[in-house]
Amino acid sequence: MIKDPDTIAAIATPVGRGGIGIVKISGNDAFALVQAIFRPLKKDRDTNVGKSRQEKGRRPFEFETHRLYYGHIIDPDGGLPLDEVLLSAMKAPHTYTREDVVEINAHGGAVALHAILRLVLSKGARLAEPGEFTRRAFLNGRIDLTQAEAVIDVINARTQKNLELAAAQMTGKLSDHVVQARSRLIDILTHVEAAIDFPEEVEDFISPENTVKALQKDVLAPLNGLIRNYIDAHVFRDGISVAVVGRPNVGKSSLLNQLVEKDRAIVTDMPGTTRDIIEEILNLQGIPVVISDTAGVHPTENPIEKIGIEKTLTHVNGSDLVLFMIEANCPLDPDDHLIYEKINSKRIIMVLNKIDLIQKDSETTLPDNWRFDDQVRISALYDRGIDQLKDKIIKMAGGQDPIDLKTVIVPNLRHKLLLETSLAAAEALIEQLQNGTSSDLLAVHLQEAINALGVISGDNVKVDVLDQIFSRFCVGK
Ligand SMILES: Nc1nc2c(ncn2[C@@H]2O[C@H](COP(=O)(O)OP(=O)(O)OP(=O)(O)O)[C@@H](O)[C@H]2O)c(=O)[nH]1
Ligand SMILES: [Mg+2]
Repeated sequence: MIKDPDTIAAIATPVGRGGIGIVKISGNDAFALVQAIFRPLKKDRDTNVGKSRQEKGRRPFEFETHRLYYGHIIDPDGGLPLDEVLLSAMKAPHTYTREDVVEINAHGGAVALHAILRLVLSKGARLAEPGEFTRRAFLNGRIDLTQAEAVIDVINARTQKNLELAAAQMTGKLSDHVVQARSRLIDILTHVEAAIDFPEEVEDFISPENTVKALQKDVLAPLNGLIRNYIDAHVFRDGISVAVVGRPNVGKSSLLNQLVEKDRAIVTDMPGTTRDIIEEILNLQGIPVVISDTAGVHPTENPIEKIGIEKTLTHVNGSDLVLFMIEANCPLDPDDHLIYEKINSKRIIMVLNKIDLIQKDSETTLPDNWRFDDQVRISALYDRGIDQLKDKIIKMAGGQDPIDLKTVIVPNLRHKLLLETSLAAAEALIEQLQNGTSSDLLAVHLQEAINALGVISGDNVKVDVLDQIFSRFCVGK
């Protein structure tokens, strides 16, 4: 891949007010362009290393690598100090991007940081794309692609378990396993290719039985193990989305508030209170659960409500799990049936709310022909049955078994699909070895298995895949 010659810059800290804000610069011109706008302490100017007194007068201030400098950012036009800063200058290759990097630790106000960034850009840097610093770290070989992906997972971590998974991946453990399996396949390919090129010399190039055994032990077993881990634990990485749906006034917003333990959504006794989708994130035993309260679904001519209901139904379609809420204290309404028809292809937990209002023997019964995955009786108002509901959500998410995420490597979906491609090729190879297929055909499947594993850590990965991965980053990382 061709290296980008541009020097890039961005604000690396969140926009807003903060004690410190950082402008980060990476590339060949990083030092030169900062020299034009930074005035260090006089002491540093005077002791500028290795320069004669006359040279110091003429030449720009030179940074020592991996040192912190105190000074001011000066607007060269007016000569006025813009901010008092601490600046770290780091020479390639011992940097995040393996390029020259300068980080300006300024005060964290949005205006000050933008003024410094504008100055840096005016001196020739280009504004960094989202994730471009990390993309350079990958392209320059400092980290592999799984580690780059782990960086964004660390930044986006929503629960402690989320973070543990990402941190484990950042150390490169996943790649270690993949590289081992891939090296084994390359060994076998070398033998197979020798047998193709020199059939006389390498008659019995490798015993098919031993190759099958090696493949099963060193390739199939570890790849299957990683895929298994994905199935068992990816929910701790990816989380699930849960939508609360039901007709107006059944208590959906009350449930959201109870789950997040605050008055997040407006609750009134007037049907049609919620018009928009309200999302919150819950941490259910380490699983990030995005829960959404929705507009009550019913036939209406009110144009605002109509939009809310359309949004609800589209949103429900994209959710992993639906909490279909009805009132336990009164018979089903035709609108409940209408909603059921619209959502019955989803995974459903039936939530029978308002159990505190049930009169003797008057509890709603659910129709025999309704299909759902589980049910729970609650009172959103009086906090009854909420823990049971949480347990059921965790169970449906597949996260009920305690998994020690510190020791388990959990691939993401991209990795899992590539592991499956490699596994299928390795299995086809075993079948061919057992049927005595010719070496040329064996080589095709071997190459396929090797390539798929390579793409996991970033070998021969296509630009559009990189674009997709790094677009999840924020600017400045
Ligand atoms: N007694 C009792 N009242 C409840 C319960 N849950 C909700 N309510 C009441 O039911 C009314 C409607 O509650 P909401 O949470 O606003 O209902 P909703 O489903 O969000 O309604 P829309 O936003 O209009 O679709 C309010 O007066 C709540 O206090 C419950 O468990 N028991
Ligand atoms: Mg509501």
